[in-house]
Amino acid sequence: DPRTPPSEVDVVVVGAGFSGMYLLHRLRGMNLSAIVIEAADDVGGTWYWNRYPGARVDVESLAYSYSFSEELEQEYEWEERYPTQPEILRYARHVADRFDLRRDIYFRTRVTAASFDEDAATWTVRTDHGDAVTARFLVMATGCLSAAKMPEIPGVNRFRGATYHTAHWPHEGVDFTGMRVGVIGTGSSGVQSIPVIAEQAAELVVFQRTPAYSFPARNRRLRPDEVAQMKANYRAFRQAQRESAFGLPTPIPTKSALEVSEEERNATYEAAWEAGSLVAVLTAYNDLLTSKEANDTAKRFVHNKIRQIVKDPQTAEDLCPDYPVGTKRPCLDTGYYETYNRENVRLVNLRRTPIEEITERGIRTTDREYEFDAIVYATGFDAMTGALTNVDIRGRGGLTIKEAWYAGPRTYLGIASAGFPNLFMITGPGSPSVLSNMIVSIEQHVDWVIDAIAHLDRNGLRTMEPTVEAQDAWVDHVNQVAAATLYPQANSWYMGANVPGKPRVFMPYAGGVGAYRQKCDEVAARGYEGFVLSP
Ligand code: NA7
Repeated sequence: DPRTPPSEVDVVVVGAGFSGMYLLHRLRGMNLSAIVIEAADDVGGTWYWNRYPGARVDVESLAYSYSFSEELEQEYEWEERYPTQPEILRYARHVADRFDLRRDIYFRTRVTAASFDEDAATWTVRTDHGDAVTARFLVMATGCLSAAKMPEIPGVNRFRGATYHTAHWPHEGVDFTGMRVGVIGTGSSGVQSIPVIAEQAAELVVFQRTPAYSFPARNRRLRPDEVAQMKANYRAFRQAQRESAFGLPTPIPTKSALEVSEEERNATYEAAWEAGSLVAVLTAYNDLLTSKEANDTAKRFVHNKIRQIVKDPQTAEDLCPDYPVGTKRPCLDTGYYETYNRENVRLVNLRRTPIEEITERGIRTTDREYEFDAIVYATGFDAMTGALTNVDIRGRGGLTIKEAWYAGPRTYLGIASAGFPNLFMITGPGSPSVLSNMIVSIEQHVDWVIDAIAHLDRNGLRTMEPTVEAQDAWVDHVNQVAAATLYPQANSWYMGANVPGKPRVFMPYAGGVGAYRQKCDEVAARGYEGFVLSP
């Protein structure tokens, strides 16, 4: 049975993923009483839940790892360049053990509500076991891609075969051998799982609404020499990560894609394609995310790659995205496009033949019914806001966060929201978050929040919350930065476009990790400019 949390602590953290674990570690260092409440039965967050076949991180392990402990950094041994979900979960568990985190984590407990008591200046956090915990601070470390989404397709519950969502995969795994399988969705989860499922299944039909841009991962085992070199230079590398655009130290492009010859450009893109990286193509030139004409050159390059790999011409055309490269989250794959050359795999383009309903036997599109033994929903998440609005969070005057954000999320720096004192979000909407190496962004947010709490305590202050003016200005700035890019041109989950009825607002901050960090540091250095601090 889940343990009962204490009724009063200084800080409640929600979520025991990479954010919550690091928060707990830092809070202990401050001598504050802190607990973490976690719905799962173990640490890991994203890497606890997303156990679908082929699940991997698409940032390199040596970069997608904590930097706060040099011992951890030096002693931990990663096996692969792009580790599998089990390898990352192993790392999370290792961190939990090494820093003895589990004793303050309340597993198998879901936070359902949190309300701010204006007189006492405390949060009361309620759980699905009926417990209530009062705390001075509430930190939502609930992740950006954690509220899994089933599609609004009629009949989803009618199917008699097995139904899976990639983000709620059975721990014992699934053996698709001999089965007829349908996969809906071609984001990262689809792109990673489809090649693996195709190897097992008798027959696989992929239902694609929007094609992804996917680059080959070129995954491999890490070589001892490259690991040793990284470990010898880790401090400089970490510093470069923090100052970079995406939390990944990449060379800063100085040229426009339009100022070089087609020959030179294609050679550059070819090298980027070979590099096996999420950002290599996008950072080949300095205007790929701002100029449609420049982006078209990269788009043509990837389309040609797809046409070269995929033998059936119609399938190849269906796999070619029409939106600018990088404006939806690109994918890294191992044999994705090649999978469509298999005899047992076919692609259904839902732009031509949309799904009408799920039936007892399978999936019915406008032109026919497909029969399956299993349907896999790789349909993604209510991204960035879902995990926050799913909790009944009530700030001043009982206003819920859902109400406050009815026209789209409103935050200051993606860390806090007006009307919700002493509530912090880790990698919230309005911060670089999903446009970055998450671990770099997580550490930056946690460090900032820890400093803010320490500042309050040092100065005998009880609460902090952003002013509406500072928040409005930040939301405007986030929008302006996005408007100067091509990002809003795609119907992406960055825009809330995958959730019917969700306001179309570009949610992450596109100004880059380095510039954003500088802004956050300035705010702190100016005595938390834009926040009201009250005794
Ligand atoms: P994503 O990237 O949101 O992908 C979800 C996919 O499911 C995407 O192709 C969607 O098409 C498709 N989808 C969603 N709803 C439907 C319906 N109703 N009908 C047909 N197709 C649908 O989620 P992932 O889990 O793959 O990846 C999430 C992130 O994890 C990823 O970006 C990385 O950051 C790691 P759409 O594009 O909405 O047309």
